[in-house]
Amino acid sequence: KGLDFQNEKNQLLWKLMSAYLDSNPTCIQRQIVNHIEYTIARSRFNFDIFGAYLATSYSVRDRLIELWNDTQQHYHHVYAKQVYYFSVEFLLGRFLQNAILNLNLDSNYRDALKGLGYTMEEIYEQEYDPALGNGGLGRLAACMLDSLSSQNYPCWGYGLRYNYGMFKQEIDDDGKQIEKVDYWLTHGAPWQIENMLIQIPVHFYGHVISIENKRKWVSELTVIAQANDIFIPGYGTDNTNTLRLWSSKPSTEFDLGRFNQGDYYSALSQKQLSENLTSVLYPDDSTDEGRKLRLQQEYFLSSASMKDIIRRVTKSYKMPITDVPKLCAIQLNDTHPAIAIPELMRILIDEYDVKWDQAWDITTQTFAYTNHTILPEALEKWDIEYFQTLFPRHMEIIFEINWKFLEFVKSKFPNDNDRYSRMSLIEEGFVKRVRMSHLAIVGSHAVNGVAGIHTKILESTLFKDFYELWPEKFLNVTNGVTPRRWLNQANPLLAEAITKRLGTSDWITNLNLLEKLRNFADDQEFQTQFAQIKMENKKRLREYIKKTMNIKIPINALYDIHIKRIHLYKRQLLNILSVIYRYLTITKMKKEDREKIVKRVVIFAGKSAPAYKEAKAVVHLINRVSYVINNDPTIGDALKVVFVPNYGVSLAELLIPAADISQQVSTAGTEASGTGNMKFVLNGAPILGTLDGANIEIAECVGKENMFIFGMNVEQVNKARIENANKGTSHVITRELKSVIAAIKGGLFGNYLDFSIIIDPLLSSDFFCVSNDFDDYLKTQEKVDQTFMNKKKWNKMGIMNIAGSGFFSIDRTINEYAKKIWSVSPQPLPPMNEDDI
Ligand code: IMP
Ligand code: B1N
Repeated sequence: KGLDFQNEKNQLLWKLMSAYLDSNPTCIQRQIVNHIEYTIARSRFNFDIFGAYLATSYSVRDRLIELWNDTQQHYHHVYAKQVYYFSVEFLLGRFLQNAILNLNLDSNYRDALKGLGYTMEEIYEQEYDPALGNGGLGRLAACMLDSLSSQNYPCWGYGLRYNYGMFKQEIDDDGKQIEKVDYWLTHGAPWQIENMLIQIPVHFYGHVISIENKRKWVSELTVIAQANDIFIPGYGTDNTNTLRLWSSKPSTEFDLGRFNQGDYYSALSQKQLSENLTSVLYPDDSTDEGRKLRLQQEYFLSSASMKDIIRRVTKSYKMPITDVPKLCAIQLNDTHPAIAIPELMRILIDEYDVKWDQAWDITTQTFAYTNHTILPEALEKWDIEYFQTLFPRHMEIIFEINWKFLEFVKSKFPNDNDRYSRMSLIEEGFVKRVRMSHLAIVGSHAVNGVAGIHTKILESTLFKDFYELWPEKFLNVTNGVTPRRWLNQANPLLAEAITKRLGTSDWITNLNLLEKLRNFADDQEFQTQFAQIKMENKKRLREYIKKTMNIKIPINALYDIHIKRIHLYKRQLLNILSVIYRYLTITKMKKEDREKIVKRVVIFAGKSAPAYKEAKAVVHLINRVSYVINNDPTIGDALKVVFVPNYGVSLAELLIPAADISQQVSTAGTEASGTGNMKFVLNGAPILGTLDGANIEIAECVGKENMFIFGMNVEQVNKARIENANKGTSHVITRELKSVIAAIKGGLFGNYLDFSIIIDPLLSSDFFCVSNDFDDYLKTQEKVDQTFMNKKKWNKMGIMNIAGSGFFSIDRTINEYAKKIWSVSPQPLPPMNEDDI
């Protein structure tokens, strides 16, 4: 596409390529076998299944490269404005199946592989799921890339290629979490292309000098950022964008002073350190551990990406640097890459001689910032002293930004010293610190939260001062998920049934079409089909649990699934306490009554940050409870508890389609949005949850009557917290909760001291209000059981959830960003003109 076909050489090239990339199964087989022999150097007569997977991946990658080249040429040709999504995490999940489905080559590859003796499913299973993210924030970035490509938006994702992804979680015999390192690259990385043309020097340390009235940073350490490109196909389109992940490499440059004054070995060890810069992903979700290497990673990402973008604008597009805002929209995925703001200022002023005011205009027009959390422990702040040592010139620039900013605040709000110190980019105190969120707000033209309630909290509390100054800067863009992976790929049976009912598969790119399913919510045949599909998905999960954990769970039970990072605010504790209550109740029942109740399988999965003691105690408690209940012969199938280890994207794809309900029970006002909640709704599982995050909008879309909502709202939580802190919780703790705590204290699940760190606070200040919400939670659980017995009503609820999920498509999210923040439009590859050939 886009080639000049008058040219004979181009005609020849086109013929060769189209012969090579023909998608009939025989051609695909030839490509696969070629890769087996010539790319991975195995024998075509004797190759194993992993070899078949690698070769299959390479053959798909060939197609992506072809499409990618066309796409990039087209973007350059039309001088497209591009979106740049800066994120320290991209949690892609497995790649192969997604790519094949997006390219609409499923049946071609299925036939080709069948001929070679393999099924698609076993080939897909060979792929290792790289975990280059913690959770929601990283997975959101991956969903966004899928949507940007699928909707033909020109874009680049910029991130880090960690050698060690998120740790692998194992559970020891006692039920405790153990972390194992995840050196994922040993499993092969057929999707990445190390682009040797793109190697960018990134500098650290040193000092600033003045020459001819200009400031110049003389750095002391240089590290090379090596581009590793992953091509992101869109669904049903040829447009293919790039995720560029930087890995660090030692530079051969002679760094001045400091480290290597003639000492070869210390110079070498400094070089080795720089190689380690992108070694490990920090496994702390929603907490800022303030580790020193983290700030270096953040700068490494920001600087390399900024320089790559400026190279593209000035060298590839050959446009003046002042055109950056016309050609680039940079989105900061939380504050982690916010240091890109002073980095762009430094490049403009120090390297391109742009005057401060113009540089500042360019910068603020280019950047936008998304906040993902209001948890104080997650708001990044860096000690000035450390910042200054690493980035002396950036520190100067930040002071200058701050000075001008505070002058502006003073002009708007005279005589308000408290306000100035609240808003300053620098937190005063025993140690002075840079407030990264303030830097991100001041340096951006748009600031958004990720769900309605979250944005309201930003405007009314966390960023209130900034909202009063610049109300027009703030907006909400509610998160979404990609229906390609989270329905079409993860739940093929349901996807097929929906396509049949609607008479079209257009819902995959236009999720609002699911609304039409409301017409079939009472349809007996569709209900039966929905129930059968759920049953099949539950069988798939049951087999996995039997095979990997040797736990037998009943099939005709209610599958109640609670999967996400383990965090006190997410309240897995509330769930497990109610499970204990259910257990205690069942043990007291007569045998014949026991047989009448709704069987329940409660499934948990999620990782705790390695240093987060409370979360680790929660994992421990869940596992202890699971051992006791699952091994109590009097309980039988009435209740089973399963903690599935090593939660990640692939496991989510297995678990979500099998859920009857999902738990989204965070304390109101704590979960910014949540995106797992949306995936369950899309797959027809009602939410048991609080009025928090995107649950609120889900209730508006699917109807409260199709959810199980309980607990306090934000105002009530704010009041209860103060009361709990002042008076303790004895006045709210019910008889039921007392009995549960007594059982734990009595040692039913092992040594109480293992759990006191999470149980004792319930009896005092109970910050996350578990005791306040416990009673309503139990009552709502009972309503869940009652409703489940009415199959018609239950199936209808499930279908109504699917029908109401259209709003939560990431495509809607992306279109809002594109319109309201980025001002970019789709640039589909022009159709091929067959006459030209
Ligand atoms: P970049 O935008 O310079 O980073 O280039 C990304 C990709 O776009 C390159 O690998 C090329 O495939 C393509 N590309 C770069 N420059 C041009 C151009 O001037 N015309 C057409 N395609 C280009
Ligand atoms: O971002 C998701 C939201 O759906 C979740 O509600 C929110 O908790 C999550 C520091 C974070 N917020 N903050 C983080 C991750 C890693 C890290 O090092 C903070 N993750 C979220 C998508 O909007």
